[in-house]
Formats: sequence, C-alpha cells, structure tokens
Amino acid sequence: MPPNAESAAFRSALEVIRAVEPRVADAIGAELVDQRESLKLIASENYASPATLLAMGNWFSDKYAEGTVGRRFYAGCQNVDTVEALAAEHARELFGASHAYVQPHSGIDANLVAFWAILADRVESPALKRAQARHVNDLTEQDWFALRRELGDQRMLGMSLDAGGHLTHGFRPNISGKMFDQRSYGTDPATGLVDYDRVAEAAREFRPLVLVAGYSAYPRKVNFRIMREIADSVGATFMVDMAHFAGLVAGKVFTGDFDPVPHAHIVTTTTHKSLRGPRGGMVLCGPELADQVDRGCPMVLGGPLPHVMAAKAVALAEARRPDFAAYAQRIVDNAQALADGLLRRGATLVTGGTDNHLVLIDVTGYGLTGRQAEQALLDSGIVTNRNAVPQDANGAWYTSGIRIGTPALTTRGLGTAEMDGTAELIHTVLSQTSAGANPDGTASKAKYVLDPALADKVSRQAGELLAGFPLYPNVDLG
Ligand code: DSN
Repeated sequence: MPPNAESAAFRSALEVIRAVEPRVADAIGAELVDQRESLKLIASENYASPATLLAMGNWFSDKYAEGTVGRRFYAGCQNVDTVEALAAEHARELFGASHAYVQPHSGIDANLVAFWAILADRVESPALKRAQARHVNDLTEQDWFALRRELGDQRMLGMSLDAGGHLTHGFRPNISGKMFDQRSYGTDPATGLVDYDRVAEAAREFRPLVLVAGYSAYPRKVNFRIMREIADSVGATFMVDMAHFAGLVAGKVFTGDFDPVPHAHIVTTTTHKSLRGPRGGMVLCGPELADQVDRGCPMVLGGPLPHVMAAKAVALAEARRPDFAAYAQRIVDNAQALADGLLRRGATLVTGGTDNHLVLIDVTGYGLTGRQAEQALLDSGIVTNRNAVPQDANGAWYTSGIRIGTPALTTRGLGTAEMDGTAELIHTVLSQTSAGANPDGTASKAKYVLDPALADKVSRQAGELLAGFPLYPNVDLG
C-alpha cells in the first residue's frame, strides 16, 4: 500500500462530498479534529480502522437484501451474500460459535432478534407462527392482539440498571420492558460484586423464561458457567449481551468461565465498542436457535445494511490477527492502571477496581453528582459520561458516578504510564470542582464551580498527553 493511500482516500472522498454539500465535508473534517483533540474515555466508544471506515462508504449502501445468504427477497444479492457470509465466517471463527447473524443494525436490534428467537423457540403460540409466516407489514391488528395474548408476560431476569445492567434487558424505556415481565438482580451492597447465590434465589422464586447476563457499567468479570447452571436449574434460556466486552472475548482475555460463548444459549453484541468495528450488532448462537435468529429481518429488523456488513467483515478479520489479543490485554492493563492511579489519589471506585475495560468512580466522595463531574471534566478536555452507581441516591438523571473506559485511548497507543497521567488530570479536576447553588440558595445537582483557568490548564495537559499518540496517523486532510 503506498504510504499516503489513507490520506488520498479520505481527501478524495471529502472533495467529492464538498462539491455537493460543503458543510457536510466540513463537519466530517471537524469531527476528526475534535476526536484527535479530546481525551476520549467513553467506555463504549473506540476508533475503527481506516479500512473498516472505508468499507462503509460505497455502493453496497444502495442494495436491498432482506432475507439471509442465498435466500433473499430481492434479486441480485450475490455480492451482498459474499460480504455477509465472510462477516459471519470471521465471527464464527473468532468466537468459536456455530452460528453468527451479522445483520443487526445496533445492540438493541441484536437483543430484539434474540428475544424473538427465544420466544419463538420456547413459547407455543399459533399467533407467533402466523406472524413469522408473513411479512411483518401484512400483520393485522387482530394478529398483534393475538400475539400479545398468547405470548403473555413472559419473564426475564437481568441485571438491575443501577448495578450496571442495560435498558434493553427488560426495562421500561425500551420495548423489551413491554415484551417481558422483568425482575432484576443487583450486586452485593458491601462488595459491589454479583452475588451468584442471590441470583440463584431470585431465579428460583421468579422462574424466568430468560436469564440475561451482560452489562454496560459493571467493572468486573461475570462467571458465565455459574450463570448457565442457574439458568439450567430453573429451565431458563441463558442469554449474554457481551456488547461492552466483546473485544476482550475476541482477544482471549476473557476465557474459560468468563467467555460467554461456550456457556450461553445465545450471545448478542455490538461491533463498535471494544471490538473496534463499525457501528452495528451481531448475534451468536448454536444450531437450536439459528433458524429463528436468521428470521431477524424482516421480523424485527429493517433491510440489512450491506455496507456495514462489509465493514464488519473487515473489522472481524482484523480481530482475528494475533496483534488483536495484545490490544485486548492492553485495554485491561490500562483500565487497571487508571483504577490504581485514581485509588492512590483517594478516589472511591465501585467494587474497588476493575477486571475489564471500565472504571466506575463514585464522585460523591468529591462532593459532586455525576452530572457536575461530567461537565467539569468536559470543560477540561476529558470526555466521559455520568452513570448511576448501585443504590444511587441521585437517580438515573443526575447520578453519582462517572464511567470511564480505555478501549479508545488504547487504540491510540496510550499505555499504563499515560493512564497514571490521566488519573492525575481526572483527580485534579474533580477535587478542584465544587457543587453549585440554585438562585434561591438551595444545593444544585447540576451547577458546579470550577476555575476556568484550571480547566484550561488541564485541557492543555490532556493535549500534551495525547500529542505523542496521533489518531489516524496516516490520515492527513491537508
Ligand atoms: N450506549 C451504550 C453505552 O454507552 O454503554 C450501550 O448501549
């Protein structure tokens, strides 16, 4: 590949876009500048490779391809078949799964595909069979009522939101909360860890159809062998949503009891977090659920996105290279260095540390809410997000926590020494910020006081920390 191939590719693309709508070309350029300049610690974000990004910007976007490989509702899908089959093959090989469905557009979509597959497999429902035999647009109102009546309130047991579970695991703001009668398991109040005896007890009492494991804000490993035993003891289907830690599974950092694939009946994921692929989702399962999973489009998904499936094939091929395992290990080493640096400086961390890619700081120790801390850090060039902590007294909007993750900075090449520097910057901002007051003198959960000169200084220091680790080093837009 010529040394300037990546610059040439992106420059040409922007030139073509600029000729039609220059403001879009400018925004794309500005986004690269923003991403290069910020210390990105959002645990669910990453930087996909130029090859992955370029695989999305082409005429595959123009093609309809409802159905699955070799069995489409549209003619002329031979090239879509090629990339979908390649992405699925890489996924099966990478994760050791017997079946991979690479069409979901997002994590929510992947979970919906899994939920419908489980319902179809486990619940005797003539209305569901009728619904599956027809295109979803042809279902009448009576069909939908019958579906609701026959599926009833099937039960789902998943991790509670404030313990780090995800909205799509049966919580009301998501359709899964309307499809399932949900109950959740929390974590041990003393340790912050999953208490498997309590999960088993909840399963025995509630008898769920589906037991869900997986999280978006739990900083530890989950023992999937034990969770499968609990599911089996009550006849539940065991589903794992590994969206956050898929890269750690792919990179063989999570193995044995901590690799969900050999233990779960069905595994869902996104492809853009620690896995470092394009924005999208994926489902892995055994042969028992494969037929139902493959009905995902048109049952719950719109037409597949062939350009994104092409990018998934590229990213999954990258994740099969030996250097991806080293990358995955560095993500965890960096998270642990960040946690150690924060602890040494006096921060309070949920569970006291991390085993994975994320750290959850309880910012009440700094006298702040999550919202105040998030904004103060943002003023200082550090991008994080506020997050609830277990039994959060500030609720889901203001919260008491800040979630930070290392996949993106690890992609840029930052290592454990820079994580200590990052911990210093975070601690400096949080310890120098104080809670603000409302005009009537009462305490505000949103307002905060931070000296702008300090915020500027930390911003400059964050820039210096990043300077040795250029993002997309082979992309020069001129
Ligand atoms: N929104 C993702 C996250 O930030 O964890 C999960 O859906």
